[in-house]
Amino acid sequence: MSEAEILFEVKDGLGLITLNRPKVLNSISHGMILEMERMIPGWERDPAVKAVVVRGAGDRAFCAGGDVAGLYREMRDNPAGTLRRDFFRDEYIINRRIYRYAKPWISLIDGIDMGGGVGLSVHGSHSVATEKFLFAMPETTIGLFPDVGGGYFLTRLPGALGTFLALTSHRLKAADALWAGIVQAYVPSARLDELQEALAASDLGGADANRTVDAVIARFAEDAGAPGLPAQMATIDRCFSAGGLPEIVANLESDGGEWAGKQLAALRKLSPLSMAITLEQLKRCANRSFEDTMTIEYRMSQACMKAGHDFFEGVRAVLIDKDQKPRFNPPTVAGVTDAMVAAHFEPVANDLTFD
Ligand code: QUE
Repeated sequence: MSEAEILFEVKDGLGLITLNRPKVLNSISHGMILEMERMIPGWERDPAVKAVVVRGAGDRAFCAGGDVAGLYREMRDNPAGTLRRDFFRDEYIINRRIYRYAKPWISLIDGIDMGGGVGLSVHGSHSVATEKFLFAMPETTIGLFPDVGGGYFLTRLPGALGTFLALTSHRLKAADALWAGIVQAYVPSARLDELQEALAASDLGGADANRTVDAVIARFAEDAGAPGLPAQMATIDRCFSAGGLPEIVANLESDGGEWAGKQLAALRKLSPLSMAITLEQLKRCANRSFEDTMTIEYRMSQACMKAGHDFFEGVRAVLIDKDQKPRFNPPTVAGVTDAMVAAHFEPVANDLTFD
């Protein structure tokens, strides 16, 4: 029998979740999502579980994202398949459970945390990053959009930072993620086991559980070094606060600096349609509830799963053929029409709603 893709254990008051697909950077399969749905609600009620701790197996990743290669294969081999319908729905239901979880949800992030991995960590009460931490919402690279509640947390970051991260797929290390509030502490990788033991040994019963977790983590927290973002925020705000993608590109061009030039080069490799729908997503999700955000994102996900969408071409180029040369359609920002964008926000037959 093959090893379980996700491990669950209750030990010393902690519910431990290990994402266990290290060969694919612990990317989340539909099976893992369904297993979480089977376990997490029970743990919320179980007095033996005082807090949940999530980690990734292996030494490279917490979680690289959703298993988009699996989605690609299904769409290629079985056009009538249901994975594309159920995967996003069940994933977003878990994201919302984590956001509303009644107990501390603590992610110990010792490596790559991108896309769907961020959806398992950022909505919890505590995220801890190590020297190996690497964050991104990289979906515009593969013709998707920053989902799993990206519309919620990205719109709550300082200034235009969320828009910048969402459009460019830009990566952050621990010091910048800490500055942005994406994680709450920096702890060296070598001390994570000890931190977990200290959490298990602490009194997490009662209403102050989150404060207790804060205090335990603080005992292990170290200086992550100086963040680079503060020096870039003026430019980020000036260039990425514009209402439209052509304006953002024009702002970067007229900036003329080295940093702006790098961002322009990055944007040119990404899906123009993805960037346009992402900008609209952030506009529509700003100041909305978590649940409203997930309803919007579910509609978007289903539009991205239609045949011929940039999603297939992006996954093909990045994860299947690995030529890194996607031929997106339309190929330029100027080619994206309002109607193309609007089609991603129409209600779907099985809209995702919460009661
Ligand atoms: C954008 C993404 C993902 C990505 C690359 C992107 C993503 C994802 C993976 C990934 C990486 C390694 C694996 C794997 C998947 O890459 O969501 O199975 O082994 O899961 O540019 O959104």
